[in-house]
Amino acid sequence: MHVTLISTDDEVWASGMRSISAALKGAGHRSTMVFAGTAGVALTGGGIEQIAALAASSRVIGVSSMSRGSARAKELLAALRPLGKLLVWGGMHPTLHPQDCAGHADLICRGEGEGFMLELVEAVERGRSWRELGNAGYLAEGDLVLNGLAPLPENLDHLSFPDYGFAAEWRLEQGGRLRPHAAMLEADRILYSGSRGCVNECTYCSNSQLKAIYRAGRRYVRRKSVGRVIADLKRCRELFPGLRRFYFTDEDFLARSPEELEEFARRYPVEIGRPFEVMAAPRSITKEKVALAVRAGMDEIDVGLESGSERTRREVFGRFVSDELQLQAASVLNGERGLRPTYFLIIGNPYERRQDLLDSIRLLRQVPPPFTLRAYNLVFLPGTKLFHRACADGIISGLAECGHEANFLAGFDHMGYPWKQKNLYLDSLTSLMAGSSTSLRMGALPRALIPALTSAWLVEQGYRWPGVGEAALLLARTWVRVHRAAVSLRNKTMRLGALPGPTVEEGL
Ligand code: B12
Ligand code: SF4
Repeated sequence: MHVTLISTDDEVWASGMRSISAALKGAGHRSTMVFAGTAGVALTGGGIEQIAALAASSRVIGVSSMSRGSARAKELLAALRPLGKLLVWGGMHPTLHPQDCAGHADLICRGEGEGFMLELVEAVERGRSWRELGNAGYLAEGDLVLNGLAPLPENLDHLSFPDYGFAAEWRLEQGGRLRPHAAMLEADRILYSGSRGCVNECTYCSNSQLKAIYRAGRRYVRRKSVGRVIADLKRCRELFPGLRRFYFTDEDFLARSPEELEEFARRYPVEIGRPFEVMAAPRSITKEKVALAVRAGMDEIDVGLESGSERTRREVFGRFVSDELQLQAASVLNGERGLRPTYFLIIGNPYERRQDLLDSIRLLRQVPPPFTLRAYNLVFLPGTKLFHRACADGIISGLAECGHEANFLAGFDHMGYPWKQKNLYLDSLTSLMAGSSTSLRMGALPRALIPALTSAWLVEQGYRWPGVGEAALLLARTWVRVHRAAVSLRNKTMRLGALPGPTVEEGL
């Protein structure tokens, strides 16, 4: 059977959708993938008609979306409805907020979708009902029916290699034209994940809720064997001729055991031999593990500090990591020559008090340079614990105000979100500190200026006169623009970052 799969990410990695496509192809079906963008590209100008033409011979159309991109998903589903195909919506948003999705498709899929999609296609082919399928959700006479979840695939080695079927994938471009997505072939920074799930349960992250709906406990975290990872990376090397580096998007790359990392450090340099970047949680950062990963080729590491206030981390984010542990992790990373750490911080958080932000700035000043800081807007991701808390506390009324369509690359965005304006001055200051940090400066700010900018008097003025915060923010935005222009110029000159996925610098 021919299935059309449509992603509403701005990004083209869509590893979940590619995995589903691979599973379908592995079972003898045909799949066409379309990357329809989130918001930047209009659907007008023939986009819908072209997608409809591609999907004409499909009996099933699957749409994949996070919460960001859910508006686009609804737009697409409504426009494709007249085709009379079976419309199914899967991905993080229908998983965590099925109430918002079920009415827009014939059915939704909660959770991991490879097995589900195979069963769905088989049911359609055989003319059987799909209503009993595990993971399925749908409206029956206006009531939401949510079937139980099928067990998670335990052994990720059994999953197919993601489908990079360049010949059958299309991207919607400005002006509403669908173009074959051959440009992907030029990608030089390849995203790859060898695991699913995370042991932690941060309140703002989807993982806490996913674990709850799967009631999966420890088995929620699954990893491919090192042998399988290496085999996949070899295939990437064959597929992407311009490959220069990997970005491992495992939620915590260093959560692997020292034995696994040892094997990886032994094999990767010989069999793959490309530098790579990972994400890791502070708790997993030990001297031994970092040294092994560096030996393998790790030269960048992204670490979520999220807040420099222990109170915020514990009481708001559910992250039980002490300041001491955060600094200890930073010191381990600083001790590795040639390793560039990037720290993430969440700002625009209405649960933070003035003192929390001052604590954050104090902690950041203790992190040994050089490093990069990225400060992201808090989003109350629908369905997460923090989303429910913010609704219960009356901070937001629900989906419409949670900020789920916000773009994490857009910098601190308080406009349109009254709940982000509480700490405008200190959040703006933190935005100014984002970017490269050296012993002399933090982002746009000379280190020597920070004590004055955080003095009790100036902070008081900043809180009393919102114009002070606005001015700081304007400065921060200008700084980001100038810096981005400089980075993009440098990238062009060095032919770096040709394709997709934000570079560290773009994430400022
Ligand atoms: C790598 C990553 C990125 C990368 C690459 C994104 C990509 N699409 O590959 C980058 C850095 C670009 C990125 C960006 C963003 N990300 Co991100 N990202 C991740 C991360 C760590 C891994 C994604 C992944 O590969 N998952 C593994 C695959 C197998 O899972 P999956 O995609 O969900 O797919 C499975 C199921 O959902 C289902 N499924 C998916 N589609 C479909 C379709 C059908 C028809 C069916 C039946 C089933 C189905 O089956 C799939 C296979 O089992 C996740 C964390 C996580 N746990 O997923 C966050 C995560 C997905 N990101 C998140 C967010 C918020 C973002 C941003 C929106 C941030 C922002 N505010 O801008 C941006 C959006 C970019 C955009 N819209 O263009 C959230 C999404 C939460 C939500 N409710 O939407 C997550 C869950 C992290 C979190 N905070 O909780 N991200
Ligand atoms: S450590 Fe990261 S991936 Fe894991 S639950 Fe927390 S935010 Fe999510």
